Amino acid sequence: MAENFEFLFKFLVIGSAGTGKSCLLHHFIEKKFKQDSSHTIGVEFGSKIVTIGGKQVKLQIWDTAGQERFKSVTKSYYRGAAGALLVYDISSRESYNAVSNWLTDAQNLANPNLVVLLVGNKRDLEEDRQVSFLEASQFAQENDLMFLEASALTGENVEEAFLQCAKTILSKVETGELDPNKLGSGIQHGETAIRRFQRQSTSTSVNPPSCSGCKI
Ligand SMILES: Nc1nc2c(ncn2[C@@H]2O[C@H](COP(=O)(O)OP(=O)(O)OP(=O)(O)O)[C@@H](O)[C@H]2O)c(=O)[nH]1
Ligand SMILES: [Mg+2]
Repeated sequence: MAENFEFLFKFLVIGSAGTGKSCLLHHFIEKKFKQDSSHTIGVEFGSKIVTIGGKQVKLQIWDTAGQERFKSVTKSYYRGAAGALLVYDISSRESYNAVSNWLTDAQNLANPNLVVLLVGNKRDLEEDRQVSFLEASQFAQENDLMFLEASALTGENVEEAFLQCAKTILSKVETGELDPNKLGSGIQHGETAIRRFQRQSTSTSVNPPSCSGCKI
């Protein structure tokens, strides 16, 4: 059965190994903590349809391995993403120190309009905190990133992270700053938009949205 959604956005989850990327994705999709999460081998995948500003948007999410040995595989997924969650662990200074390298890779390999949201995960580990909220938020501001702290354990801010990133992408589509018809934008028209166009085109003669991404 055809799924009803207006747009599809491709998302990446990147960041050092063990920061909780797979747990964040699992909580977003299953609404519960992933027990006994083990290192991701290469790339895993999840998807979910969300409602943003009254529109149904399908998020197609690529959860990448943080381990160095998978870098060459995971880097091939960067191109063609519309949004990325860049994850560090608030209880690991090392994972935070690596954020600027992850960001540089994303900026070099993904499309220049990639919307990045920095996530300080494991917010529940307040007693072990090694990175202050202020420090990370200043870094985010300087680098034009959105930022929040979350916990895949408690679920705090997990949905917000994905939704905030998607909301920003959608508003850029609506203002024309992002063009879904551009190859590699990481944005595709969904069946709902195509059907609406087909209805309109029986009475008008406007150009259709590009159909390169209609089949998913
Ligand atoms: N306390 C706490 N532990 C977490 C949280 N999120 C993940 N963990 C734990 O952190 C460890 C790593 O989680 P993963 O989600 O597998 O990490 P990852 O970033 O996907 O790691 P790679 O796949 O190797 O890149 C696991 O032991 C999780 O149980 C969180 O929000 N709070
Ligand atoms: Mg993982």
